[in-house]
Amino acid sequence: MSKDLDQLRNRVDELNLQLLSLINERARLVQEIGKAKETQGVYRYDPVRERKMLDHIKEYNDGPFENSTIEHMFKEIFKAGLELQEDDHRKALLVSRKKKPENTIINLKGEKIGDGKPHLVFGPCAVESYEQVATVADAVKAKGLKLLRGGAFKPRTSPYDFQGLGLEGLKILKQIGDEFDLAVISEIVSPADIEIAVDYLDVIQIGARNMQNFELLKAAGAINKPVLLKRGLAATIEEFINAAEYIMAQGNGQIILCERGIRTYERATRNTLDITAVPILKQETHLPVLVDVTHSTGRRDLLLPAAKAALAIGADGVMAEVHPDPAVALSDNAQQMNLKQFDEFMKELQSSSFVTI
Ligand SMILES: [Mn+2]
Repeated sequence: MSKDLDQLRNRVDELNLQLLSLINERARLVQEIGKAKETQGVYRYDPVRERKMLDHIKEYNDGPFENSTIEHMFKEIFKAGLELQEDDHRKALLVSRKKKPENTIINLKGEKIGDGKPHLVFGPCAVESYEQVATVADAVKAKGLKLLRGGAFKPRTSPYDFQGLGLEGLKILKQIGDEFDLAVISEIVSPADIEIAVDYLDVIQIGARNMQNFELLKAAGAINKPVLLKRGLAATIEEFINAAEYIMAQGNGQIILCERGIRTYERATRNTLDITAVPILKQETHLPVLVDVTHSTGRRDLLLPAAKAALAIGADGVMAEVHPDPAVALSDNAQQMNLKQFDEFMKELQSSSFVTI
């Protein structure tokens, strides 16, 4: 009797291995189909085809499993196959590591973002006047830093809040960039302004609220100028990566990703800094990743610990807002650093053991 049982069990073991090899053979075929469909630009999931396959299988089912059980098991196999196709598709993106294993390095007036060293971007939330930006630029330059940010077009939550100086702001940034030999970064909100902005800026920023403004992404992809793309406030990492793909698909591969916090139920901070997004983005893409500590935290007391965490986890740099007199700033006055706080921030950051700037 026990010999019979052993024999039956051996047979089950054999069948398991046969099933395994059949399932994997099927998976390889599904991958081939996925690749063929990708070159044709067809969406991979085909519910009509799936229904036909299930009906066909059930037609030949003579038990002992019921049709519903068979359908359930095959659905799982189908799902796993579809997931394989999705994985392959994701790895095939132009921004993916699979497509390009080496880091993309973006040279901004000699600052090589993505070279493995930390790079710091500072500047006021909004460009308010030449004097205001020049004061910050002077402090940035005095620290041996090269990158200056400032908003000329400000997409604000309320239409009654300060909307920025527009083209006038870009002109101020250009002038200051030239005078102080700094690379200037500013947000553009309309596809029509992208071409004009190229003449004034070293980096075009696409803000969180425009991360899925596909016409803007396409316009930014059509120029030969680095783009800093911020993560949308409710965007998944996958959506963020696809937004970058929109830019690169148009031919512009000079993209810097920026994690700036996402909206969660937590109210202690303005947004929730998704710190693990940094290593995930670094693994999945070849693009440099910055962390905006100002907008992710919305709290001055958290700027330094957040910046340390960002650099410790592998960010290519940190972005923070500095204003000569935050109390009278026209936007984000609760979280911008004044010049003294900026000094302390830099001193502390440079003295932390894991950061060499
Ligand atoms: Mn701001």
